Amino acid sequence: MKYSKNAPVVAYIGLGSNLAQPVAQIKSARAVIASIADIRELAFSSLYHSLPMGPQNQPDYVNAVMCVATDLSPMDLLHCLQAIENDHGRERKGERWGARTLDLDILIYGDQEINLPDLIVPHKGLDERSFVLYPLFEIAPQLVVPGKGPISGLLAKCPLSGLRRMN
Ligand code: A4P
Ligand code: MG
Repeated sequence: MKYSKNAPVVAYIGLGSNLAQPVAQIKSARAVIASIADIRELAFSSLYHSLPMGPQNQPDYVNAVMCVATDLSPMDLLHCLQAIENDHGRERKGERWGARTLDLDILIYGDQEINLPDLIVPHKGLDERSFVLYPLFEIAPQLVVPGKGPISGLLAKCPLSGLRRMN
């Protein structure tokens, strides 16, 4: 008997950086993610310049969203993204929402709602963050965010808060 592999899942990854040449960090992370055997890039948003959410004594951010098809489980994808953060010099100093060379968050994983101690999907706060919603809408205007509804409705309630498209 032939066993067919499950179809790949479409997932959205949020990328953010505000240290050590953020644009280069984001571009490098994109290339590394796309090079992983079990991940295929489907779309990548423009880069966005955003004001820091959280402590204000830190540089502005560059943010983007990537759409991928993946055969990795949600936890394997998380571990893979954390390894890429570490390779990009990410230091975890324990300060909530502090400056970072690279932050990779799983925003959406198929139609799943996940509530594990180490993984919450859709990403918490997704619907309040202009630097997530606007790039997401750019590449997936018809998206329905599991448990939260159509992205167009979420966007309508989310002010830009200084967000600017860079390219
Ligand atoms: N975790 C749970 N769910 C997820 C998920 N869906 N994706 C856990 C990724 N990680 C998830 O993350 C802390 C823990 O969250 C991880 O161990 C993982 O198991 P972290 O990256 O180590 O720490 P963090 O990012 O500082 O924490 P947090 O609360 O997740 O911060 P956020 O939400 O990532 O926000 N301002 C602008 N303008 N742009 C930004 O990108 N980013 C942040 C960080 C603050 N301000 C920002 C931006
Ligand atoms: Mg994070």
